[in-house]
Amino acid sequence: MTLSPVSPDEIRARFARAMSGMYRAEVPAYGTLTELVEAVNAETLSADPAEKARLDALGEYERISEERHGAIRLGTADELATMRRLFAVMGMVPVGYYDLSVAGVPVHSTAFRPVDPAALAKNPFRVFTSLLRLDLIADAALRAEAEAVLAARQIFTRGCLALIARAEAEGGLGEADAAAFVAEALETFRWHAEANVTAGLYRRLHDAHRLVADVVSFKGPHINHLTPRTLDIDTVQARMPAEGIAPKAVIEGPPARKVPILLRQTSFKALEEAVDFRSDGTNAPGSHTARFGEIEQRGLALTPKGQALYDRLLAETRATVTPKPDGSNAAEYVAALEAAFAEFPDDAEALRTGGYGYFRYSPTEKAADGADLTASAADLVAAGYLRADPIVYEDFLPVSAAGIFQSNLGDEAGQGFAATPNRARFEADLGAPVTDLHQLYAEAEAASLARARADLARAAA
Ligand code: OOG
Ligand code: NI
Repeated sequence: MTLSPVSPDEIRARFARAMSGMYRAEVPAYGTLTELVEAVNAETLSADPAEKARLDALGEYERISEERHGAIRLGTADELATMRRLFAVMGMVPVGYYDLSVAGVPVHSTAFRPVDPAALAKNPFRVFTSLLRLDLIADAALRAEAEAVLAARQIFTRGCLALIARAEAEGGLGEADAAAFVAEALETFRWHAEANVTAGLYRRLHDAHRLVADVVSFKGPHINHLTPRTLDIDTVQARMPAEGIAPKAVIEGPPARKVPILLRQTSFKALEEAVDFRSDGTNAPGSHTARFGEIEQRGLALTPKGQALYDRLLAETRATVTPKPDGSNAAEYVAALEAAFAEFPDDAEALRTGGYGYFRYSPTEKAADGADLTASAADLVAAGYLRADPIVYEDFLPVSAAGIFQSNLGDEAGQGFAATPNRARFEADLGAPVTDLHQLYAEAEAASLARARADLARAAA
């Protein structure tokens, strides 16, 4: 055992900060966006002191200003398996399986994130991680070329691999090693202007699918966005143009509501970046668009019942109006979405008693000696002994993710693939099963209730 190892939570917090600093330097619009988000969050909370007090009391306030998610796209099973070990050093595990083939994007994905409520409160940094599915590319010769290029690259530094092995062998990293690990791991996520392929091969990969070119052509899986969390996405979206940032026309996810549910997200277009392709005798300068900006607002995590209702209402909306990539029918889409979601209860009490969402229970100030401790959670809340707060959704939404991918790949990228989810293959490549997200929320709710009941019993004794 390493002498006084730095906790995985602390390494994750340092890594997230280092990543944010790097991305700010690489993509200036990200810095502008985070400042706008911070300003709107501060205004939102000063206009609603009760909400600020509630977030403070739950320990949720502090995490929000530093809260980010990022995304990367990997090329091989080996890269995915090693990435799992890298994230494990920071207390992040794969949660959920997302099949994007349905949406014309040849990847499947998971999210690496902390799962323990205390770890989430410390720093909830998450990375949406996709694995390219070359099996969905029809051209066998091109597929073989792409495989050869991917097989020859090493996306992790030697120092990073050594520190992952040490963390595994010794059960953690000491101070100096933790600092070195953050610096070495960051290298994998950096933008490399120097490509691994010639402009000619890049073009052919790009013609097969822009995403294939993005994954195969470079030395590493550059972080393609880093997303701050806002408490009011509509306001940030409305103010983005004044900051020189043009967001996509439609916010992905549920409509605006009194009680936010799941996740609402919007993004803005990728930068065009200069690329040095490998020489093919022409040395023509090239460019690539990979990196973009995104913001998100998170709300109540839904139970399978709530999620099924969400999925149905979204599908109904999209069967009536499909949002066009150019944004020309945005108003019509939002109207259809709002009309469909009128059916979704929009009151915390109805969401809880109807079993649509997950809640965290805690004792109130009310003296517990009169409480019937055998009563249900709902009755204890109704009688004023317990309070219930929404559990925040920590994960992603496949339809939204597909919309984010597409808006940044370009409008022509909507390609048809058969829906071919292959979770077993993904888990085999990952080298571990992905954690079921509903199980995590159900456990968090049950644990909070058990603790709250024990607290009441102690107070009543
Ligand atoms: C990931 C897109 C998905 C989200 O927030 O849903 C995503 C990507 O473009 O690589 O980040
Ligand atoms: Ni994202």
